[in-house]
Amino acid sequence: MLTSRQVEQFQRDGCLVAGRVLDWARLEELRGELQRVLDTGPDGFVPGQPRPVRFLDMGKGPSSPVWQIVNIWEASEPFRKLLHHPQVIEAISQLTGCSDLQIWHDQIQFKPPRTGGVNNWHQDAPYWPVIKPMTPVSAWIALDDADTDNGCMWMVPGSHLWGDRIEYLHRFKAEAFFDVGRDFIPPPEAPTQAVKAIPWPVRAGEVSFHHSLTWHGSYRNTSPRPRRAIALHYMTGDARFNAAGEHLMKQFVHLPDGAPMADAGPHFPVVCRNGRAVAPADAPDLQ
Ligand SMILES: O=C(O)CCC(=O)C(=O)O
Repeated sequence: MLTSRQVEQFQRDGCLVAGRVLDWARLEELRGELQRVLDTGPDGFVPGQPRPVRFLDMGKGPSSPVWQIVNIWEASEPFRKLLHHPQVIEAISQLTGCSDLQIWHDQIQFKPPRTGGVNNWHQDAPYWPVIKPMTPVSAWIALDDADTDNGCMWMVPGSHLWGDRIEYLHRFKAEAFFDVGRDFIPPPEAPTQAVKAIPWPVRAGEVSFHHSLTWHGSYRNTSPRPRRAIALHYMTGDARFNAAGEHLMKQFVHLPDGAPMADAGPHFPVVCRNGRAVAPADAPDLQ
C-alpha cells in the first residue's frame, strides 16, 4: 500500500520509486527464467512451445543492442505470476484510482554489459493507439541494480501533465540529453521553463512507477554489469478497443471497434477486480 505522500509525489512528478517488491529468491528465479529465454533465442522456440509475442534487438545491432521481449509471461510461469504481484497491483490501483485492471503487455528490456544501447526519449501512451483511454500507469521492476553506469532510465518529472509531445521528443537523437538540466523546451503551458531530466536509479527487486505520458528514456550500459528489467503495462477497466490504431498486440484482439478491452481474452489477463487482486490461478489459460 502506497502512502498518501507517495501518491501525491506520483501525481506531481509522474514517476515514483516505491521500494522492494521482490526478495532475493524471487529475483534469482526471474533472472534464471530470463536467461533460459535469452539462451533459447528469438529463433529457438519450436512449434507449439510457449513463446513470447516479440523477441528482438531494438538497439542498433551487436555494437549497441537493447533486447526487447514482449510478453515473456506467455513463455514463463514465474513471469506470469509476476503480473499478479499483489503489492504492484494494489499500487497501480491506487495510482490510477481504478479497481479493475488487466494486463496490456509486459516488456523485458535487457542491455548487455558494456555494449547495451540507448532507449530514446519517449512517452508510452502515443505508442498505444489501440486502447482508449490510454493506459495510465506502468510498473518497471529492476532485475539488476540500475544506475547511470549500466543504463538506468531518466525521467522528466512533471512532463506527464503536458499532453502528447511525442513529435517533439522524436526530434532528439539517440545520445541526446542524458545529462541533468539540458535544454529540453517544455510546452508553453508548463509551469516552469527549466526542464530537467534526472537519472532514475532503481535497485534490484524494487519497483518504479511511471505515467504513460512522462518523458523518459535510458542511456547506454557502459558497465561490466547487465541491466535487466521488466515493464508491466496495465489497462484500466474503462479501456476500449480502438480498431483504427496499430500495435503489436492488436493481432490478439478480436473485438468490434469501441468494445471493452475487458472482453479481449486470455492474452490480456485480469489482475484486479473490484479492487481485489486476482490470483494467477484464477486467470484463464491461453488455450
Ligand atoms: O527500460 C528502459 O530502458 C525503458 C523502459 C520504458 O521505456 C518503459 O518501460 O516504458
